[in-house]
Amino acid sequence: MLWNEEFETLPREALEALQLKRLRALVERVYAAVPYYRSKMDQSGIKPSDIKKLSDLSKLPFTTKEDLRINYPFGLFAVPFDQVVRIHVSSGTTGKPTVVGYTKRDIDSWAELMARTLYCGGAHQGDVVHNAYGYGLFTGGLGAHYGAEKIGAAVIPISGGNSKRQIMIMQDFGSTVLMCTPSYALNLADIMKEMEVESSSLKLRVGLFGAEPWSEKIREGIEKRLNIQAIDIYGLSEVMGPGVASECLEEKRGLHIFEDFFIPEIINPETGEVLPHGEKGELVFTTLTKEAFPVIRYRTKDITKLITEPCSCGRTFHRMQRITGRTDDMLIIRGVNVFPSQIEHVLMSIEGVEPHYQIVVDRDGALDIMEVQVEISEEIFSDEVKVLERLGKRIEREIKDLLGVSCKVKLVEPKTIQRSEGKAKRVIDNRKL
Ligand code: DLL
Repeated sequence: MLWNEEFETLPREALEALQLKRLRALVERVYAAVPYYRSKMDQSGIKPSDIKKLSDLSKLPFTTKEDLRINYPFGLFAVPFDQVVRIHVSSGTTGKPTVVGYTKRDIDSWAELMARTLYCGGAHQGDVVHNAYGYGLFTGGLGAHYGAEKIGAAVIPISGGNSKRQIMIMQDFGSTVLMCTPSYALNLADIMKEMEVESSSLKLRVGLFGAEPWSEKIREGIEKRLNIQAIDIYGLSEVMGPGVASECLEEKRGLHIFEDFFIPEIINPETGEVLPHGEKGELVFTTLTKEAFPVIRYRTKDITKLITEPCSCGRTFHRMQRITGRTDDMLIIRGVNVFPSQIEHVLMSIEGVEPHYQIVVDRDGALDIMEVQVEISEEIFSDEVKVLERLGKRIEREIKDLLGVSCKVKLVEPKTIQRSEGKAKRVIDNRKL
């Protein structure tokens, strides 16, 4: 089901014509309204009138988190402040947050995008949307909320936390759609087990999960334990919040990027060179319609590739593969590049290992030491020591085989790794670099 069939199925040619029209208007607008962008463009010797075709986008300078920091809090806003009706911040940053703003029209566009996202997951009027994304400065809660109202669903604005109550409410109110981070969905599944609530006693049908990286194996786990379909939704505050890209229920293979609102590019993170479709690199976005906080070529630091093959759902938007890591969460362990997602991949392919883990990195003299703490199931935990030792060694060996770097595996008791109510923290890096 498509929320906005006209735009979501635009033939590529018409879509690209629309993108170019919007891009040219954006560059004009930003050049006129934001001194910082203007001086960056002047420094690179480029004028708005130089943007004649879509590929001219690559002539424009990138925008980075550092640019946002320099302009803290409102320096990159492109409308007079009295046009701003909402402010959010980006999560995960230490020190001063990244601030983003929205006009009334931006809020409407965002609701449209989240309506499309909900439809991607098969949600509709009559559904009860259990929205456990955090409400507040984080974009997840309110972003999902407006979209759910727009499609005419009944929203339960429960936000994160207080998991037992969440389950009671899901049971009593008949929630059909769950929205939260994948790690919190797993957390809810654990609590359900503890409370002896069967998934069959809930009406949940689908979950829209995002805001943090997760894998196919985690998807399988969530789907099985909650007895639902789980789809991956992506976004970031600097570009909009959730509602930038979403998987469709038909294929669950790659996330459709809402390209009438955002132009994606994939670049080589080292050289900044634009890579051809299908190659893996850093995802970069230009917002086409945003008024209060437009961004030009914003470097997300997320790693993915674009999929251009048509999709059976009928949407003509290109897809991006699920995010496999970030340029900045790559750990360098004794010179070897390690992504937490690779470790997760090994762990999730082993029977008896729970989807709860943490990677702790330390330094002994000049040597990096990586410890992977892994929770194991009750059944395995109560096995003989020998069985546990064998399992630990097996995980160490498989990680070494895949990554070429040795680590120490520590098997821990069920429920000892801290559960998240929002984004999970997978890596603790104690090295003073
Ligand atoms: O996390 C927006 C969001 C809310 C997306 C709810 C989906 C659902 P930020 O707090 O600014 O915004 O964090 C953005 O989170 O650059 C990615 O690294 C990561 N991220 C978001 N969605 C996914 C996903 C929200 N589906 C940052 N898979 C992004 C992997 C994701 N990583």
